[in-house]
Amino acid sequence: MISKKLQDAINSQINKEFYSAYFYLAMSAYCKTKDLDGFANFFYVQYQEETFHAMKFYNYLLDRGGDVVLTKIDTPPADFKSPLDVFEKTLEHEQIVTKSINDLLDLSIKENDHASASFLKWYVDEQVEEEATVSRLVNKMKLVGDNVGGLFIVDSELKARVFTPPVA
Ligand code: OFO
Repeated sequence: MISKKLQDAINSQINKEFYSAYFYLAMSAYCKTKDLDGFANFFYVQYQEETFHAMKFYNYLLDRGGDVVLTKIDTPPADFKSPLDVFEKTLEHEQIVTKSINDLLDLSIKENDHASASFLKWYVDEQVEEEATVSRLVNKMKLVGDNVGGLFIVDSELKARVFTPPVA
């Protein structure tokens, strides 16, 4: 059975993952209002991924005999300055989430909870991938600058992204 301390920390992480989902859904809506359908698709897929992350924690907590406690989700920002701004804010956000996952892993090690430490490694790897993807997009958007043609090329690339539930 999972410790109360770790249970509370995972419940807090479930809230953070659902907030991330909300955050990216707001970005998807913003991009849609700018007729950037590829960007909107990218963030919609991101929303689906974050919901998956939250539910993976949810199921894990139940499997370990813990109690799931769902709490209020904060309102995400609704307006952004530019497509570059959404990616910069995404990167900042993911860096915060990475720290939160690392803190959870530290706690599971401190509590000698090997099952949780093993489970959390999936998220550690996932954060590396998320930060790398978004960093590349930030750089790409900086290269594009004010070039509208470049913006539409990136938009068209982002249209291809689809949500594939991880096997883990
Ligand atoms: Fe759940 O990884 Fe992003 O926030």
